[in-house]
Formats: sequence, structure tokens, C-alpha cells
Amino acid sequence: MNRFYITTPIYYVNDKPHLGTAYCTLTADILNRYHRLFGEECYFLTGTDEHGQKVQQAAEKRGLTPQQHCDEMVVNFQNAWTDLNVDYSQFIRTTSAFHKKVVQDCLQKLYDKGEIYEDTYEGWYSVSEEIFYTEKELVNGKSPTGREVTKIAEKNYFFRMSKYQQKLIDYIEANPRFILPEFRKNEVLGFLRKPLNDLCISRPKARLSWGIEIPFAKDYVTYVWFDALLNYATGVGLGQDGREAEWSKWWRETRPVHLLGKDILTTHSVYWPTMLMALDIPLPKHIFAHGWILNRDNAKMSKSEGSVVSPKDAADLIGLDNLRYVLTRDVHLGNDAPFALDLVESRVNSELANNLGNLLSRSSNLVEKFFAGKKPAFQVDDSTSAEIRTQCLALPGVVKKEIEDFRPSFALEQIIGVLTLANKYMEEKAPWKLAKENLEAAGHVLAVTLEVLRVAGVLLIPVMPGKCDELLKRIGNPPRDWASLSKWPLVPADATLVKGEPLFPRLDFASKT
Ligand code: ME8
Repeated sequence: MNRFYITTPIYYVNDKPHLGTAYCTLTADILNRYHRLFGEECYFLTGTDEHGQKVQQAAEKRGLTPQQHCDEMVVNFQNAWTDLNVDYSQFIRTTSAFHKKVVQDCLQKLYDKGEIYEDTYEGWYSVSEEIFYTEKELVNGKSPTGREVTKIAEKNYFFRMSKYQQKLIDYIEANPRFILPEFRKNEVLGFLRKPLNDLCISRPKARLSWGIEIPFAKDYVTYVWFDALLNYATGVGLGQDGREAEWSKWWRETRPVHLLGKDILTTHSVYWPTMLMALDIPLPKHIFAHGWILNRDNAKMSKSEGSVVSPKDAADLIGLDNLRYVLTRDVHLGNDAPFALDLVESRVNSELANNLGNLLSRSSNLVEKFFAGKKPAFQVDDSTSAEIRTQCLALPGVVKKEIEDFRPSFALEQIIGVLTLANKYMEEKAPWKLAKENLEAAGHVLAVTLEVLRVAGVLLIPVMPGKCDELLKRIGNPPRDWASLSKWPLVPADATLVKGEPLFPRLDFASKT
């Protein structure tokens, strides 16, 4: 059986989740649910990054200990993912004892191998990014991403990252789908053309106490990124007694797909692979960097800019499955995209209300009116229904390919294309008129549109689990597994349809404001 292991970044607990962070988690959830639909065994890891200066400062501001602060804040993330119907396998916290122990073991192993050494560091430090910069890397006195930096000089411990520079370049070139999308791979290779520094992996406790203690230097804690990146491995059993089989299964045999925002691509595609090389651990399968969800002014939605939308508020306003749909449909994974109510309204109305919803309500109303609510029988295919049948049988393969290529927006476009064809068919055949002359012929049209709804309903489950479950229940509650999609027709004639309120009502924000 094929397997799929996907991760999201672990989020800093310095604030609540917003639509930008929710975007990454929702996308991982949707990809994971697709792979599950394909019949694969899946694992989805998410969690929180709880150490480091940012968290320590946020706790101090609130007059709490860092652990109290984390214990309170983590609930915001867990609740947000529950509210958004995110079905993860594990929620990892970097303050968990098992994670801390393995991070310490990895540090010790690297120190014993001579991969970590002591030196004096002088340079610039960005608290908000938890990253050191050299004088040369600064842009107008700030970090390359425009964050404040402060000058520091101190004794620290360094990981010999530079030693792996050429090995990493060779690996990226030999594995062209390691870093995705392709333009990001080229960016990383561009970055690696310049000399790579060693990585400072310690922080003196005098400056920062909230972290994992370095086992061979008790006055230091480890750098938060060294700790955080390891979650992807500790989460599936690295270095833990009794979890060896899990580790082999999910890491060695499957290898993870890391989904993350473009702003943290360097840590994931340079720090992390070189750490793994030094630890003799195989590298992830893919590192995929997505773009940003922008606000109305096309600026990044971010906590520090104060321009955030709460995912729960957005879901309450728009409808949860509508939100999941537009974030998948309107963002080409890898690119930036704005989030604005007028865009949401037009997408939901044109594709969900007027297309999918319209096909469902028309088909069910006509079946109710002319066939006493029982699914009519197929007759001989006409040329359009033969074309629809062919497209529906090909659709699962098309969707699978798009999802495997990280193109979920295109997968949805293909599904909508078949629904559009079915709506046109309904319009052309006008079964409401046809029923009066030839009831069986009208029945055939409805049998076809109901089967299209079944195929689309199953293929849209990963994006809109709640709505699609209801849709499928209404049209005869067919099986929803991957194999069922190669059957046509599947729902038997005479199956009873269930009536209900419109499942995909139109949105109308303009009249409400
Ligand atoms: O970086 N649109 O955590 P974090 C899309 N703890 N994505 C956005 C976004 C937006 N407007 N704003 C933020 C960290 N993100 C580390 C990760 S992993 C080992 C450690 C994304 O809470 C951002 O791109 O600051 C990043 O992928 C994620 O939110 C986590 O942000």
C-alpha cells in the first residue's frame, strides 16, 4: 500500500492562528485527505513551536512563566484546527519530554562526531526571526526581510553546516522534485552559490533561558530552529525506544512531504537537510513552499502587521466548507493570493451555488416531481451522456495526477468542468419538458446528472467533507472509496433520494453591509 506523510510548520505560540497560518494547515489537511481517498495510508503531523526568545518575551509581557503561556496558547491552535475540520494524526509540542530528550541526544551525537564546535560569535541577531546575520547580509541596517536586528558578541556552539554545502547542491540537482515549486528550487540553488556559514546552534542562558539545555554545555540552550526542525522526525519516533517500527515506516520507507511558507524555505531546505546529513538520516521526499495569503491591500496578512483575519470568524461568515473551497480554488499552491469577500462571493456563487448546487437541486426536485423521489433508470446513452460518462470515468485519474503534482486548484477546475458539462446537458435536454412527452428519456438525463453528482461529490470530499457527506447521503448514499469511482452507474435505479434545504446557497455580502 502506498503511504503519504505530510507535515505543516509548527507554529509559534506567541499569538493566535490567523488565516495565513490556517491556510497552510488547511492545505495540508486537504492534500492528506486526497491521498487517503486514493487508498493510501496517511500520516499528518502538525503542532506548536514553543521555545525561543519570541515565546519567552510574549510570556513575560503577560506575566506568566513560558510553560504556563504555552499551555494556554496551544489550546488556541488545537481549537482552531478543530473548528476548521482539520483531521491531523498527531499534534506535537516541542515542550514534550520525548521531543526534548531526542533533541539533546542529537546534539550530543553531533558533538561527539565533531560536527559541533565552540567559537566566539560576533554579528547581528533578529529576535523576530530568531536568526543571526553577518554584517554583509544586512540590508539598510535590517535583516534581509526588513526585521530589526541587534549587535551581539558571545561564545557559542556551531554546527558545521558549510561542510555539507556541496553535498546539498549535488542532492538538489540530482533530485529535481526535492524542493518545489521549481522556481523555489532555483532560488535555493542561487543561495547556495554563495559561501555558506556554519550554523550557530546555541544561545547562552543568560540571554535566553527558555529552550532545550545543551547536554555538553549546561549554560546554554539550543537554537529554536535546531529544536523545531527536529519535530518532523521526533514526531514519528526518531531515537525513541518502542517506536522503531513507526520510525522505519513513516520516515525511512515513506519520507515526509514538508509543506511550509516561502519565508521559512531556507531553514527547511538548507539547515534541515544538512542537519539530517550530519545525523545520517535520509532526506525528506519533498519540501514545498507555498505563497502568502494577502489582505485587501495585497500586503501579507501577518500577526505583527495587525492585519489578520481570524480563521473562525472567516468560517462563521462564509461557511466552513466554502472557506476550504475558496482557499484551495483561488490560490494556485506556491503563489501569493489575496483574500477578499468579493472574490469569495463570486467564486462560491459561480461554482458552488450556480453550478454544483444548481445541479443537485434541479436533479432532486425533478426526481421528486416525476419519479416519486426514486432514482430513474439509465437508458441508451445519447452522444452527450456518453461524453459525460467518459469524462467522469477519466476524472479520478486527472484529479489524482493534479494532487500528486501539488496543483489542487487545477484539480478543482477539472471537477467543475465536468459539472458545467452536466448542467449544460440538463439545460439542453430540459427534462422538465421532456418528462411530459417521454418519461424514460427524461429519467435518463436525471440518472446521468445524479451520477455526475456522485463522482463530483466523492472527489470533493477532501475539500468540503461536511457538505459532500450530506450531498452523497441525499443522492442514495453510495460508497465513497476510490474503487467506486471506476463504476458507472453505481447507485441503482429506484434508490430513494433525500430532500433538503439548498446545500450551497448563494452568498450575498453586499446586501448585508
Ligand atoms: O515560522 N499567508 O512559525 P510561524 C500564508 N515556528 N502563510 C503564512 C502567512 C500568510 N499571510 N503568515 C504566516 C514559524 N504564514 C516557525 C516554524 S517549523 C519547524 C518552525 C505561515 O508561526 C508562514 O509562512 O511564524 C509559516 O509557514 C507558518 O505560517 C508558520 O509561522
